Amino acid sequence: MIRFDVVTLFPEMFAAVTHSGITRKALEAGLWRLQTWNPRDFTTDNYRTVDDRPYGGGPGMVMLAEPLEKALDAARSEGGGRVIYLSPQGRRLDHDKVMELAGRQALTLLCGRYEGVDERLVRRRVDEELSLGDFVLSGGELAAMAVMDAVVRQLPGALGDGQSALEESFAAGLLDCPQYTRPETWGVESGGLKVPEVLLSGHHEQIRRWRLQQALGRTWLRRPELLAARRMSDEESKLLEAFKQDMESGAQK
Ligand code: 9D3
Repeated sequence: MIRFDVVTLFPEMFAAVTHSGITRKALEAGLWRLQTWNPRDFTTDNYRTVDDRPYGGGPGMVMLAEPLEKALDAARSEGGGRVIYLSPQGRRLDHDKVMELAGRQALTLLCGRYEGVDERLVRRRVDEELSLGDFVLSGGELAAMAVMDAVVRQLPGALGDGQSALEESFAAGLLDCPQYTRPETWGVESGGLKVPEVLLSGHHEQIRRWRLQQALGRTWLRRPELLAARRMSDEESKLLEAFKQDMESGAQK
């Protein structure tokens, strides 16, 4: 059972992970738990103020250190773990980091809003800063949910056996191969798009090789830096060379 404590001005957003899908099932199975802490509940003034204008001037507002520290103290007093601040200044989250986090007993996720939180609170109370990447979100909540979703699906028992085997392909550093389901021909009115013949053949070894080749080819086309970071077997090198040949002769898109 991993415990997440989330410090957030928008606790209602977290229904997205508690009320739907794999994360909901895993919650019901007792694999994880969530407690939210609203800094507004730790204010003492009549207006329940959680932000103020930035020293030095400039646009927007900055979250006050005091209500955040009280919320973090409350989380810690009930067993909250290592404090992770989701912020655009953090190191980018990746699979290795997700696996590391999935090994912890408790994580406290601090979500910023507005222009961010007072840096003195970060210095005093944050253990680690994580980002989802170089694009702008409106706050840390969606990033915190992405962390929770990615971590929870790694917990033993969160996925069916079939799915956990599938997951290994990304862990192995390749993009997924294309997927098809019924019907065999789709869109008859516009020419009829067929499922690749090999997938209907029942030749399991040929299917495995085709899927591996597609995964290699797509990774080479779309994310070449993933291939560069990865050893290739003899079989994989040959399959990728054949993919490139097929592309030149116009057999692929
Ligand atoms: C870096 C942009 N800032 C320059 C003026 C403004 C700003 C944008 C977005 C300040 C805070 C935010 C809120 N973003 C997050 O809290 C956040 C985030 C993100 O925006 N992108 C990717 N990952 C993350 S994790 C938390």
